[in-house]
Amino acid sequence: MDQPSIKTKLSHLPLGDIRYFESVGSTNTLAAAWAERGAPDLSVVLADEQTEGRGRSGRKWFTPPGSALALSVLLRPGADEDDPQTTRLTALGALAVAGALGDRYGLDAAVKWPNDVLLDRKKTCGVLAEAQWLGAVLQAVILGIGINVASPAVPPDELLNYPASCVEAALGEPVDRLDLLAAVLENLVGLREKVFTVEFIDLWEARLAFKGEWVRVSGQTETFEGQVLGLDAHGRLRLKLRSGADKSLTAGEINVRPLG
Ligand code: BT5
Repeated sequence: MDQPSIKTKLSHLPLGDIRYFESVGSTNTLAAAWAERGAPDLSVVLADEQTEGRGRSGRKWFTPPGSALALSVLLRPGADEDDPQTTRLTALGALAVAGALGDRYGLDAAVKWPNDVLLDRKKTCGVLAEAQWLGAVLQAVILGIGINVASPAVPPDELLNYPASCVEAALGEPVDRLDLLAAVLENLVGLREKVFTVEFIDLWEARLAFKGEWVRVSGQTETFEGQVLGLDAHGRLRLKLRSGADKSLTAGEINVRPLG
């Protein structure tokens, strides 16, 4: 990958500026600094390797060179796009990846609420949306997307809190990272128009992993089991608890995994 070929490949899309680096700490960190300096909506930071890639709550995200996509898309939310918890924007990233894997490669990707894309029930992509505030005004959301394309991108088991895989393992053939990148950004640009519509929630629910299954939910303060019912109108995960009561989860620091 290099900057000229990336720009050519993405030239049909209404993106802001695009910056490519061979190695960075974290594309989200660079994109956040760039946002503070005024980078326009839909600017993209892309790196071949991350040495300090991060997940939620300070967890690490592994991005070795030559085998993954690590990108951050800078979103300048419009007046009607007030999503302080960035739940829908996290889903935008995950759905853009799931849609690209479906359209371009015919893969059946599922979205593990709130921020992962699964292939064959294994984590193949993680999304980290980070909001930038000035006082009470949301300035930008940095939508970080990490995709395991080839097998070297998949961390060893001892570094994982959930089984992981890569696109090439699911597809059974090599994948051109630039093709995948273009497909993800095409999907993202198209879906972005719908983020705050009912249709978006429907598209998200159609991709939701573990529907009807029992899952264990670990939050910061409690762990419980529930059966996945779907999403509510705000994109919260609806569960039926063992007691028979319904519960809706707001994203934040929550991990969901199937039982058994
Ligand atoms: C995530 O967090 O899954 C969000 C990952 C976001 C990464 C992108 S890459 C571009 C941008 N720049 C950044 O610095 N970050 C974003 P979470 O749900 O908290 O999952 C983190 C956990 O996933 C780790 O604790 C590991 O167990 C596991 N993990 C780390 N690297 C992985 C990989 N390459 N594939 C699958 N699982 C991984």
